[in-house]
Amino acid sequence: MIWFTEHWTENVGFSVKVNWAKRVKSPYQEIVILDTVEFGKMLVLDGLVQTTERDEFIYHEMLAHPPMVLHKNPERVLVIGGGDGGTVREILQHPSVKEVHLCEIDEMVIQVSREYLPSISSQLDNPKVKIFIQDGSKFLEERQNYYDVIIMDSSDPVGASQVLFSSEFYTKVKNSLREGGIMVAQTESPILQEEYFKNAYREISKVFKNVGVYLAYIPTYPSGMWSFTVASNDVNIRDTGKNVGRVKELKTKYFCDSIYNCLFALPKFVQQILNK
Ligand code: SPD
Repeated sequence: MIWFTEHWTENVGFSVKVNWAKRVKSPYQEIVILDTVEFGKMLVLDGLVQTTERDEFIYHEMLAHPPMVLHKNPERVLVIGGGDGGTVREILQHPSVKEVHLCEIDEMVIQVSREYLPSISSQLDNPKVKIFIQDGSKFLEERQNYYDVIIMDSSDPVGASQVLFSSEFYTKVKNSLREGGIMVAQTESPILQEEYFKNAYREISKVFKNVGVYLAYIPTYPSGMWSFTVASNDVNIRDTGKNVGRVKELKTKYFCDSIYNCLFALPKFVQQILNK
């Protein structure tokens, strides 16, 4: 039996017992699938846990459903990153959706997820889904004023992903949204990655008028406390009373109407980080 440790900081690690590991190298990163004893199969990119069979529902539901429900009628949706397919699977639960574009730079993440994570990648062949193997930034430049919802399902802001956390990038996201459009991004841990979290909020706030942060509890992500930042220029995202009936139609295990009703309730220390 072997152990895998993700180094959450220089001083903190998260370890899981592993039955076996499969490792491949893509042109972009090292992709590892671990068969863990406690969390089922785990996808790890360059040493950082992306998703596990056991707790992926929390991240994917909380990333996809709040912006989808806040939008009055989401038809065209874009996911940037998210090659494992979990976010796409959740988006397709919304009956108004006509097309989902998945823009993933690393084709091998999709291949590995199809092979080892079938419950997560299950909807990638849905006829509403079109996959683009491309850099997200260039992709957005080619599609102005098109999407209702854009979801940033990126890996952590290190290396190539760093650009996805800048106001230049969020400006491209804004330009690709049509009227009434909403974007959401995963924005790291307020506890262990306070600087990244604060910075992402600041950069998004430079570009969008209405910005809100919400949290979810994801055991395999650094500290367990994870943040998402949702934004729009012309939708009052704070009005979670609207469309709440649609939440009940979803098949979910974490997201529910009581979470949606108080989506932006934040612990005091998180509010203080954002107001600094
Ligand atoms: N440190 C974990 C951050 C992972 C964010 N992206 C996960 C992709 C899962 N679809």
